[in-house]
This record gives sequence, structure tokens and C-alpha cells, in this order.
Amino acid sequence: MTRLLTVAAAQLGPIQKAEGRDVAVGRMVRLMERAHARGVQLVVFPELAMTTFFPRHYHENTAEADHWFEETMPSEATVPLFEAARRYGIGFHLGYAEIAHEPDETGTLRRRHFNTAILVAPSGEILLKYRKVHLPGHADFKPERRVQHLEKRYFDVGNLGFPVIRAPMGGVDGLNMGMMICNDRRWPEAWRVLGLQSVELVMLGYNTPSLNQENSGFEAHHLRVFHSHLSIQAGCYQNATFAVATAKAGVEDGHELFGHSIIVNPMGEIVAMATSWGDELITADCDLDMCTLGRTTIFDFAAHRRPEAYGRIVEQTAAVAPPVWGE
Ligand code: ING
Repeated sequence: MTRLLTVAAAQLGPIQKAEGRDVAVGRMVRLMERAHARGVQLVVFPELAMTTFFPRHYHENTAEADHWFEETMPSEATVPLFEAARRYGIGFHLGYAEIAHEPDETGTLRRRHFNTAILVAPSGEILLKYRKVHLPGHADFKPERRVQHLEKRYFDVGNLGFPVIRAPMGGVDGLNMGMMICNDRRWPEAWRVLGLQSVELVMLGYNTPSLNQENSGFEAHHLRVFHSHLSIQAGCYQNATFAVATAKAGVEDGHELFGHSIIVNPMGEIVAMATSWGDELITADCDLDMCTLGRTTIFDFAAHRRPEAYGRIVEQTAAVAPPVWGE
């Protein structure tokens, strides 16, 4: 029996700092309507999908950024999404800023902040939650930067690992689904941890500036999209999985994010790509049995991986250069 799932990347155009969540959620519901008309069974929305990319804005008192976060899920702002999911029988992935009251690593109950994504079944049940592990940028104001990137200021490092669940979706009885968020896609370790759980569909949202904001060297503009696609295509090929990668794009209060959302198959091929930097729905029929070839031949992990040679990957954080020859 063919395991076929019709998926969509529901790319969002810009959300201005002054715009409320209702504006973005309204646009997202309209994208779900369009997805329903195309027979889509699972929609992937971007990272931090309901608000502007607020980590570009500095707040001395980080509590001033709390209004960008959801304290419950579903939250009042997201109810229309859960209602649309039920109405259309569509599952959805949503990226948002999460405040959670839970113990930290010392066991102290705290009000914690995460860059979070959830997978929601058509019934409204939250099937999976992931919290962003690789937080790029910096924690303190950096005057030399063109634009700040303060994810390390506003978010805790994700504490859920990279989970994969096997759950029904669309007409498929059991499908291995996992997530990552934005910068995670640049780290092969994230893909491999999902691959070691036999993931078949990776969902990821991103908000990525179209120009280098670090002022620390020349980076040709076209490389921004190239590096994003390279990372996702490699991740899919090397772990024999599909991925749906969805951008929030366009110019937010003068700051440009690139779009070019893509859906990639287990051979690493881009099977659909957005070409605007606005609200755009791209779709693909994923034959999940396409994952089998890679994971039973070239990426048959049981047959070919040699963990005894990989110690550095978990033993080291920073790179350690070798001693100079002959010294
Ligand atoms: N954004 C960017 C990303 O990883 C970035 C940050 C851009 C890092 C380009 C390095 C190079 O796509 C988020 N939100 O992670």
C-alpha cells in the first residue's frame, strides 16, 4: 500500500513589528483554505510565524519582550488555526515563541522562554513539540552589527532534544515525523539525530536575513539562499528523509528576510520551491517509501556507520587544531 502524504510549505511574507498576531493568523488561515482546496494533508508554517522576527530588536529589560510570547497553546491568537485544522482535516506545524513554567536544569521552577515548534493533528491534539537547540547570534547588544540577532538573549536553549514520533497523518497510518528550527538546519548533527530515529519527514521553519548582518567579512548575497538549500538538501540525502522548509520572508520594518521555501525528497532533490518573498503555498505529494532506498543501501546506518570513530562529535564543543608538524 503506497504511503502517500500531500504536504505544503505555507510561506509567510513579512509581519511588521506593529502588526498584531490576528493579522498573521488571518493570513495563515487563508493559506490553510488554499491548502484544503489542493488536497493538502499537512501544512508547515514558519519559525515564529505569528510575529515579526523580534530578536532583531534590543530590550535592556528582557521582560519587555514577553509580549511576543505565547503563555498557553492553543493561545487566544491561535484558536482560529486549530479551528481551521478541524474544519479542513489538515495537520499543521507552527513555530512560535513559548513561555513555559517548568524546572530548569538545577530543578528550580522558572518562567522559561523557548523558540518552539509544535505539530498539531487535525483533531487539535498537539502530537509533538520541539524547542530550538542551535540559537545563533548573541546575547548582548553588539554596536558593530548592522542588525542585532538576539536569540541568545531572549530564548533558553531547547531542552527536548530532537524527538521523532510515529503517528498517523493524512491517509498514512504511521509516519516518522521530526522537527528542527532555522539555524538547526545548518548543523548536520541535528539531521543525524533525527536520522538515527528513522525520521521520514522533517518539518522546519526559518527567518533568515537575506544579507549578512555581522559586518565581519564579505558574503555574496546569492550564497544566503544557496547555503540554506545546501544544508537542507544534504540533510535529506544523508538521512534519507523528506523535509518541508518554510520561510517567513520579505521586508520587516526595513529588514529583509529571504523566502525560497522548499520541499526536498530523500534523494536531496528540491521537488517544490517558492519564488516569491510573500505569502505563498507550495505543495508536493510525498511517497514515503522513497525513504527506503537510501536507508537500505548507501545510508544503511547499521551496516556502514562506525561510531567508534566519531568520538569527537560529542566529546568536543569547539574545534581543537593539531600541533604544528615537527614541533
Ligand atoms: N536565522 C538565521 C539562520 O540560521 C543565520 C541566522 C543566518 C545564521 C545566516 C548564519 C548565517 O538561518 C535564524 N533565525 O536562525
